[in-house]
Parts: sequence; C-alpha cells; structure tokens
Amino acid sequence: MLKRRSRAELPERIEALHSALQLAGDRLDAETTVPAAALVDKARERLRHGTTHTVAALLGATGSGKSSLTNALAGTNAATTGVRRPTTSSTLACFWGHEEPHELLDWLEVVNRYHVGQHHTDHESDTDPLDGLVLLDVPDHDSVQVSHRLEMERIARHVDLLVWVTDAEKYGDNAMHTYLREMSGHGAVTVMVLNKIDMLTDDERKQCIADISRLLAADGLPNAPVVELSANSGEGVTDLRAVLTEAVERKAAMTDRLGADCSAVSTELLSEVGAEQRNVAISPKVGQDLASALVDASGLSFVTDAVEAGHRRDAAARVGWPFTRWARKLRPHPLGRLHLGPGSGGRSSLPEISGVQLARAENAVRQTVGTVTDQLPEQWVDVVRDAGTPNQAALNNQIDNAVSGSVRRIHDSGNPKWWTAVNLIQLLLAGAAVAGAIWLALLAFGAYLRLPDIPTPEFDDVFGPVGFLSQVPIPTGLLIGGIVLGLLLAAVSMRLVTIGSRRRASAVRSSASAAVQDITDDLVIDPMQAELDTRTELQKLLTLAAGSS
Ligand SMILES: Nc1nc2c(ncn2[C@@H]2O[C@H](COP(=O)(O)OP(=O)(O)O)[C@@H](O)[C@H]2O)c(=O)[nH]1
Ligand SMILES: [Mg+2]
Repeated sequence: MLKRRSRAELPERIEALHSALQLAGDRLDAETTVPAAALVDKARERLRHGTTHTVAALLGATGSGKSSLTNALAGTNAATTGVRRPTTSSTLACFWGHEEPHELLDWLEVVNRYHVGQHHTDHESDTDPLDGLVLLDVPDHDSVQVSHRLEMERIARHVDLLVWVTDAEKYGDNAMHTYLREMSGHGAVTVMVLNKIDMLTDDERKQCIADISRLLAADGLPNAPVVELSANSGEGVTDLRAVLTEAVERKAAMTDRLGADCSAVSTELLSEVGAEQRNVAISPKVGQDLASALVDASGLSFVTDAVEAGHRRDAAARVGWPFTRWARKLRPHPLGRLHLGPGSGGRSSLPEISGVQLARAENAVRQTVGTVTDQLPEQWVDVVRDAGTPNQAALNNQIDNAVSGSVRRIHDSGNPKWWTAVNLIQLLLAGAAVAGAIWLALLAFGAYLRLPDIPTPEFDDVFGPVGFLSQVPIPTGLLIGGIVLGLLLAAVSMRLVTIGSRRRASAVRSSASAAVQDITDDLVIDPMQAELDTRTELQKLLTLAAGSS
C-alpha cells in the first residue's frame, strides 16, 4: 500500500531536478527556475531519509515508559523495560510493513531491529495502517552516559516525529524542556505523551494536561498534541496509534504532493528545453562549410595569387634571362603589397577584404548558426546563437593571422636549390654572349679602320671537328649560343617555376584552410556543440525529474 513506484524514486527525481537547475544556470527562464529551486529546497528538507517510511522516535527521561510504550504499540516485549534493569543503551527499531528498511536503518545506525507483524501467523496484518512506520526506542536523554545522550540527539535530528514520553512526576523536567525548545524549529512534528495515567485520578490528569499544554506553549510548541495513556493498561494507546497513523498518511500525502510538484515544474522546464531530441551532434559538414565560406571571405585567393606571382617573380630574378631581369624589378613585389612579403614580420593587412567580405563572413556565421538552431525551441535558439556568435573582429583577426602565418611558413621554407645552379649557368651564358659581342665589335671596329684581317678562330680550330658548328667563328658562336641557350634555359626554368608556384599557392591554401577550420571549430562550432550537449543532458535530467507518469 505504501509501495507506489513513483514514491521510491522521488528523492532521485528531486536530485535530478537539482542537477538540472545547476546545469541550466541562467539559460532557462527565472520565472520557472526560481520556483523549481524552492521546490528542491523544500523537498530536500522534507524527505529527510527517503519517502517510503515515517520515522517516529520515543524520547524521554529514564523510567518514563518509552520501552513499555514501544512494547504496547508493537504488541511485543522486544524492548527491555524496568528501571532496575540496565536501561535501554542502544536504540531499538520496530518497523511495520512487509520489508525491513535496511538502508534507512543502516543510515540511522540502528542495529536492534524488530519486525512488527512478522510473528503473527494470520495475514490480516497485511493492511495495518501503520505500515511504513519505524518506531525508535531511543536511549534516555537524561542518561548518565554521554554516549546515550549523543545517540538520542543524533537520532532526533533525523526523524519525522518526536514523541516525548513523560509522566506526572517528570513532565516539568528542565532537560526535556530545553530539548523541546531547541528542537521546535527542526521541522519534525512533536507529540507529547503523558504516560502512567492508570496511577492518576481524573482531576490529576486534567491538571497535568493543562500544565503540559502551558509548558509546551512556553517552549514554542503551542500546537503540539498531548496524548494521555497508560502503556501498562493499554488505555489511550489507540489515541497515540491514531496520531502515528495520521503521520504516516501525512507523509504519504506530502510525498505525493512533492512528486506532483516535481513533475509539474520539470515538465514546464522541459518544455523550455524542448522534449524532442534534435541536432544532438553538429554534422562535420556544417563546420567544413563555414570554414570554407570564411576562407573565401578572408580573401585567401588574393593571397594565394600573390604567393604564386611572388614566387614567379622571385624565380625570374634567379633563373630568368639575365638581360631582362632588371625590368621585373620595376614593379612592386606582389606579396609586398599585402604586407606579407619578405621581411614584413607583422600581421598582414589585406586591404582588399573589408566591407563586402566582412559582411560575407558575418553572414556565413549567421547561416551556420541558423542551420544548427533550426527547429530548436525558441529559448534554446538564443542560447546556442550566443554561443556560436563570436566577436567578429576577434574571429577575423585570428583568420588573418592564420593566413599570414601560412604564407610566412611557406616563405620561410626558402627557394628551391636548383635556382642557384641555373643562375650560375645563366650568368655563364650571359658572360659568353657578352664576350662574343665584344669580340665581334672589336673585329668590326678593325674592319672599319681598314686594319689587316685578324684571323678569327673557328670551333674546329680549337675543339677539332665538332659537326655543324665546325665552320662557325667562335665569337659568333659565343654571342648567338649564349643568347639562344640563355633564352631556352630561362623558358624551361620558368615552366618548372610555374608548376612550383602553383604547388606553393595550394600549400598555403590548404594550410590556411586547416587553420581556419580549427579557428571555426574553437570559436563557433564547439561552443554551440557544448550548448547542445548541455541541452541533451538537461533533457535527460528533466525527463527523469518529471517522472515516467
Ligand atoms: N503504572 C505504570 N507503570 C508504568 C507504565 N509504563 C511504564 N511503567 C513502568 O515504569 C518503569 C519504567 O518503564 P520503561 O518502559 O523501562 O521506561 P523507559 O526507561 O522510559 O524505557 C517500569 O517499571 C514500567 O513497568 C504505566 O503506564 N503505568
Ligand atoms: Mg527503556
């Protein structure tokens, strides 16, 4: 009867709600989270030790009749009674119901346990209204042994119901009233029992009850019920049973209520988070698309064009035809214009990308956020959008650095070694052509002055028979050969340079793209994914807190 499923889970559900609130922070509407937090506080306070049992402790001075009353209620003599016997030195727990509440009793550190009804052979005890009650016969609060007092105080802090047992002689006891005053604020219900009424006249009873009520009011417990009974004769014990039954029912009702409140508030929070599982993981494609859009917007193609052109220009200065090299130097270096050229260590500034491209970058981010937040509940759209919208200036700055870093890395890798060799050959060929030209000029000048012919050696004069070159005069051969071979070598070299420059440009492009991809992940994708993960976690927690219902 006290075994409704949802109730066993309530503490767990309350803790799930608590975790959800902590995780949500200010992501959810305060109009919902504030009452939810209040519910958590209230439930934690009330659900002192689970929800399936109501714990009542019998407290009082030595000889007031706690053990006798325990026996009377439990229908047993499990509790040792009698002032002359060693008084109860450790707590005895009597529990009503089908199963022993192991965890609860372990937690309360109660070793002596008595299962009420277990020894009955008939099964009518199946519906005992006290099912779910744990009654504790606690060591005397006035015990000479400090350990007994500490035990009593420890137990008293953790129970639902404090049943103070006293009699006509002891009800004014100072120690008891001190405890009553201290414990009045602890949230547990206090019940006063006047025991041993079999020894009192009607008038004496009335007098005692009146005195006790007055003292309770002075202790700050004006509403505490006072039950008169005799543990020995059994008179009035049913009244106490009724009080205990009510406590059991009240706890069940309170648990139901807390459970319902927990469901309601969790369901409301869940509606803000969105119950349906969508966009759990951002597809890698989304990040790649954003990165390539940002790469486009960053003006990387200007840079790679410049890298290509710059490489060709640098090459021309080393492997190009020496006689036309000077002409290229008249134009500015392509990378120099982008402040990426040799020697510019600072950050790049790409003047071409402002205005339009900046807007394109912002737009790319906005589109990505849109893709990710599509179909998210309204509340979460803002959260994810905020997470995925970085400071645009910071983003652009990082991308800019990534691009210039890639260029610099390629630049630092230096020029190909073969350029040096080709340069040397080019200079030799140019030297030969110049030598041939001077030689021919001298011959022409001699002829102009009508000087006798100076014999001009031919190739076979020097080298022996050398095929079609045999009859070519050496100065002519040097001039024409130097020019033709130089131009030929320059043409072949520049073909190779063109291939190399494309390779460099594409190396810059891929290294910059990879760097931009990392930046995009860091500043846009990962923060959004973190929020989506938070949402998934909240869905789990709130679904648990809402209960299966
Ligand atoms: N006359 C009378 N004596 C009682 C009653 N209840 C307990 N006693 C006696 O009071 C003494 C102490 O009882 P006990 O249950 O051991 O008290 P405890 O120290 O509070 O556990 C015992 O001798 C009991 O027989 C009662 O209702 N009437
Ligand atoms: Mg006792």
